[in-house]
Amino acid sequence: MRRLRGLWAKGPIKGVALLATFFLVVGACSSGDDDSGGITSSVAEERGFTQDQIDAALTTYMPSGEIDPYIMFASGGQGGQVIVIGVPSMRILKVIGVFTPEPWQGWGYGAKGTEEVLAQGQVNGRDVLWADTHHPALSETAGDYDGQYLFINDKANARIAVIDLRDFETKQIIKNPVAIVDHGGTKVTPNTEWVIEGGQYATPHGWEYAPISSYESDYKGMVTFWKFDREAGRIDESSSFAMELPPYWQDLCDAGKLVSEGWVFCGSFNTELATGGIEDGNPPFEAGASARDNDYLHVINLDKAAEVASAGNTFDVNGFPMISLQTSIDEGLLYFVPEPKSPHGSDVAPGGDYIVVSGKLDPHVTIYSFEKMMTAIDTENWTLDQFGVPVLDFDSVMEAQIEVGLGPLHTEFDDQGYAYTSLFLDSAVARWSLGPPYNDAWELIGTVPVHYNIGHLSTAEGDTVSPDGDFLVAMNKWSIDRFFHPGPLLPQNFQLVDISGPGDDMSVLYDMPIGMGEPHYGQIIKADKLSPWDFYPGVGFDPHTMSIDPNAPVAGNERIERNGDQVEIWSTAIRSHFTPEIIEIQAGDHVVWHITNIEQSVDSTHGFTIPGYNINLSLEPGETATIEFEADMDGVFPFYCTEFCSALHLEMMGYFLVKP
Ligand code: K7E
Ligand code: CUA
Repeated sequence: MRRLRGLWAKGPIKGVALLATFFLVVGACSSGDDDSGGITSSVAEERGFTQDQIDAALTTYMPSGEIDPYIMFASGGQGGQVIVIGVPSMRILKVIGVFTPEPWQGWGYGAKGTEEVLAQGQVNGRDVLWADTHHPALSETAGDYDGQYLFINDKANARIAVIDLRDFETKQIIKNPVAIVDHGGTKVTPNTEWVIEGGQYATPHGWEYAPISSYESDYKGMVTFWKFDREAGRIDESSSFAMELPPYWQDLCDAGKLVSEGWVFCGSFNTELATGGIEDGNPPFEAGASARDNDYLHVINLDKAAEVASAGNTFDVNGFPMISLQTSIDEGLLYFVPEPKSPHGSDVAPGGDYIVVSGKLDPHVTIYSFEKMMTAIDTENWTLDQFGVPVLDFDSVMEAQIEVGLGPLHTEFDDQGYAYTSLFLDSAVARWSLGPPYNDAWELIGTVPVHYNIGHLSTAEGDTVSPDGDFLVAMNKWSIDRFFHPGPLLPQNFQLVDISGPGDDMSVLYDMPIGMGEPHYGQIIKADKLSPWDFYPGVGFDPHTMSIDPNAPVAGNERIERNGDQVEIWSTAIRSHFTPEIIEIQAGDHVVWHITNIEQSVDSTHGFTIPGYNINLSLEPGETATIEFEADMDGVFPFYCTEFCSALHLEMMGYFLVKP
């Protein structure tokens, strides 16, 4: 049961003050040992609710008009998008188009800026208009979320996207030049100097052909460090670099912080170098790649690697600088630490002093001490792996192992010195206490069942230097019997868990079916750390350049100019009309059409579609966009506004006439 330890008393959040009072009153009645003293409600009585159910409902309830204190950014999985969710109400606020065209936002339906960003994600010139988005990462300042940017990776095609949280739009997509698949991304360093993209399935550099029989010599692992230019709001490819790694399958990475700032920790599996081929009598991948008792946590000296890269001690893959494995060994950039049985997850504790990994086939979490790692490195307490990389002595760097349950995966933290680890096989979340300086002892505190097969979990600000606790979201892969079955493909199930109480007091508050993609991971930020624009700052604002376009149409300069068969149009949109309204051109003309929403008030968005031409724009207040196309289809095309913006919205239209 919720102890009202802090959230609602934690201070003013826009729009929540009233609610806090409301909860304190209810809480006073419903907390404590006497469960009979709850609020009375004929609805609860009629539906037979227990006191815990009433408490759960009241904790997640946001009265109409109240704003959630937390915002979660969850990956949209195969949808290639990002889902924005209010916590604790679990209301979906937006699905941000990232790698995939998104019609409501006019993302990839004619607006040149959006198509240019999507085109950055091409692979060898081929459009790839979906993604397997896994890990969103909020930008950080001094190890805390700062609410400015969001990054997310596409595992399927090794791409990274940058989203600006002023307008919640994707500004950049980068195709990794050295790998075709990634996984260990994105995570950021404590001041967002670097965005980490770890590899996964080894391939030759630049995914060029080499036979599987030459796996050991020709296939390579990698991690890429993307330099983020906060001023520009873009990754600076020219200052970025990759590191060549053995063909182990690198997995999740996390950045060091505070005492371990400047270091990066990536898990791996398939140190067996299994190459599958069950059809030829070999062990299948799932057996071959989990035969050994240990794989290797990769411990990377990022600060030093950046120096080596900027000194030019690299080789080129598709024009991108890569530090060779031998250079990493010679320069002391890379160390391994044995990690037990099919590891997954690599999570740095809030103080940066401990690194937690889980073994999918080991019921323990293993906690390493960063300080002990540094001692092992200084004293060369290592053996060498088959590629000559130092493997630090396990016993000398391991701080603790805690048996938490079956199938442990990912870990996040709270402000009570607890860690939370997802248990895939047990379908549960384990709460365990960190040892000193966080708590007295390394020990399991309790578990809470979730439904079912949890992958990631996310606690409020739970991977920063100052986690909030309060709430945890379990990202469950299966829902089985939790919801109506909309056909054989079932929703996944986010479950909100109350972690504000002490000891093993944790409870599931709410089930949220996710009807899109497989949202692997999400991060939860305090809502008051975000300061998105209510509308674009100035009429004629181009979200692609994040500046006012001097060529944007504004009120009074609407016009049509013809130069041979080139037709350029400057249009404006305002409730409830477009100017100009009648546009007549010749079939075969090349059309460049600029449109500005000249409004500057909240929520006065206009859409713009030309039927048959696959064009749809969303013009938020102030925004300008340009479409460019061949008018190769003659006829009469009523263009109109696709947002119900006003009483005379249906009249907000015009005729685009293309003369044969
Ligand atoms: Cu983060 Cu799903 Cu990509 Cu674990 S992975 S679940
Ligand atoms: Cu503008 Cu409808």
